[in-house]
Amino acid sequence: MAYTLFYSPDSANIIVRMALEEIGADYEALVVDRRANAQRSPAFLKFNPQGLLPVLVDPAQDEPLFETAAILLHLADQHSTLKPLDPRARGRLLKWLFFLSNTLHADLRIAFYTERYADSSESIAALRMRLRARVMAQLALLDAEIARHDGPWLMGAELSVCDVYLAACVRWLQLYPRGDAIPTSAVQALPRLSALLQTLDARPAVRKAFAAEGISGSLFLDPEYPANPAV
Ligand SMILES: N[C@@H](CCC(=O)N[C@@H](CS)C(=O)NCC(=O)O)C(=O)O
Repeated sequence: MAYTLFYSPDSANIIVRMALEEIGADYEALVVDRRANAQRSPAFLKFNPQGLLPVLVDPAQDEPLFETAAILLHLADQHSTLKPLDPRARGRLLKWLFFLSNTLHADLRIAFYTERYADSSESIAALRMRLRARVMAQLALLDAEIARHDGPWLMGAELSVCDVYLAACVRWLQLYPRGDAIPTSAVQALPRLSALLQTLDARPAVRKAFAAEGISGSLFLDPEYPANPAV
């Protein structure tokens, strides 16, 4: 039975869509119009009471799934792919997946929605500056980890759910917050991370996932704003 993915172009659902396309899973995608705040509508809140995308409905599960990392782990386990084959690398997969979710993605959310966390323009600017330094340190850590296992992926030789998560975060941090995003040159200064992003960009399944959300061109380095930006 097919999965259902709730999405808005270039929102966190793109991470799940890349995984679904890489897996070759059968799914339908239902758009949630964030410009009309449809993610806060009573109909959508039944799927995720937080009012956040993505949501994946797996008809074999008793409830809809939310939280990007949980969805990714579920898919990797169900399909026995997008994770290292060696069971001894399970812990490594988990620690980096959780790092991406509750450190990098969580900091980016604060950077993108700073006005929810601070009031004055001074405190917003100060918070963004701190976050920028934190995010750059996190990217340096990820670059070193790719090198430690000699790449090309975060887990080493095997593409995993971590790579699609990481790539989407790096895409967004060059776009948002608008006018105050991290420059592409700062990402390009990290050679292993840049190489990973370029390799992922060339994968047909990844390009197909973005094309389905109306996005083409360079996906992860010096990306362009989507035609219907939602963030
Ligand atoms: N912790 C959540 C975060 C998801 C998230 O930040 N979703 C954003 C889109 S990229 C969203 O739905 N934002 C709408 C809002 O905050 O109102 C996850 O990992 O799935």
